[in-house]
Amino acid sequence: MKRVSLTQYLVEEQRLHDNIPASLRLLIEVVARACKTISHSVGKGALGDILGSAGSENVQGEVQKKLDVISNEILLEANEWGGHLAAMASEEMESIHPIPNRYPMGEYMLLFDPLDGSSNIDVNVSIGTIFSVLKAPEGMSAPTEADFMQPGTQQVAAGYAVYGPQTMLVLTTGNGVNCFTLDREMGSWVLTQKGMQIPVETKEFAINMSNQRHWHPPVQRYVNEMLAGKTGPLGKDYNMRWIASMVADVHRILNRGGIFMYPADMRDPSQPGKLRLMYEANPMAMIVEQAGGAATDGRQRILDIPPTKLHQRVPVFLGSKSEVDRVTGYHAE
Ligand code: AHM
Ligand code: MG
Repeated sequence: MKRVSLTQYLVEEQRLHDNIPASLRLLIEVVARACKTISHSVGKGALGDILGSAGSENVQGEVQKKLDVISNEILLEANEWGGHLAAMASEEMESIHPIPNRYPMGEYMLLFDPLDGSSNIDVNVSIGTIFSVLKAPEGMSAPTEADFMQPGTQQVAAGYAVYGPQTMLVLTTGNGVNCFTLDREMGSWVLTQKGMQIPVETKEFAINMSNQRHWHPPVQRYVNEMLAGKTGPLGKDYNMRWIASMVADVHRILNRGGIFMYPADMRDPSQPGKLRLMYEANPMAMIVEQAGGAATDGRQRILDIPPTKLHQRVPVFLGSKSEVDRVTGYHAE
């Protein structure tokens, strides 16, 4: 079988569709290289002094793991010097990170969750990196947080790496979704799945059931209907999976369908859900839509939400279209 590398894919995609200019290609390759480095650290585990807590908290008040901090550093360092970026933003940093003056300023802005699924690091369960690419507004001189406040529809690329039994990179530049597997011996990304498509129908759902007592009525109704199985209103038996790494849950859904939910609940109205719009929900929503699925916050398309702040949280319902449409419909009733 002829192997297509990430670089070859990006070059040919540009030739065919004119949607990956050289600076965007550099950006994607640099992010992919950083993910390779993170994957290497992840693989070392206890042998690499990467497990456990870093002894600090991030802006969301979550305890940072060593690997959260290490992955953030890897992505920042890798992306600073190339001249392709104007600024970066991360789950692990309170404010945006403009490119230092000693480097040229580029036309893109990169957002990332450097290490998603932090609770799984120390127990050797799949984790990942999620990223989103926006264009800097025309004429921007000194980037501010306001420049990042663009809806997800404005993303020019989005992707994630999943560090599991295999390390994979799933990427969209707005023309379908492709998956690359890391060849660990060669150190290269090889195209292994083209044009990924999420099955429209599903019998599998993912939600943290331990929060059930806090959910709002539409989510209660929907999950109860699924649990009722074949003799219930939905007329089929469902299966449940919850990995507690969004990357791993989304990766399963991309491959065999399903619905992923992290709803808002009745606990704290100032925290609508757990997941962050700009570097978790938006990139995953773009990937899922590009693969024929749907992604909403229960009421509207995630990609249409006008962001108001960098670390904004949103409810997330994404995956197989028919199921996302159903639970979104329940919210409207
Ligand atoms: P993180 O970015 O701090 O790792 O948090 C996000 C993760 C998601 O990957 C996952 O879907 C969710 O949190 C799991 O939450 P819970 O611990 O409630 O199961
Ligand atoms: Mg995360």
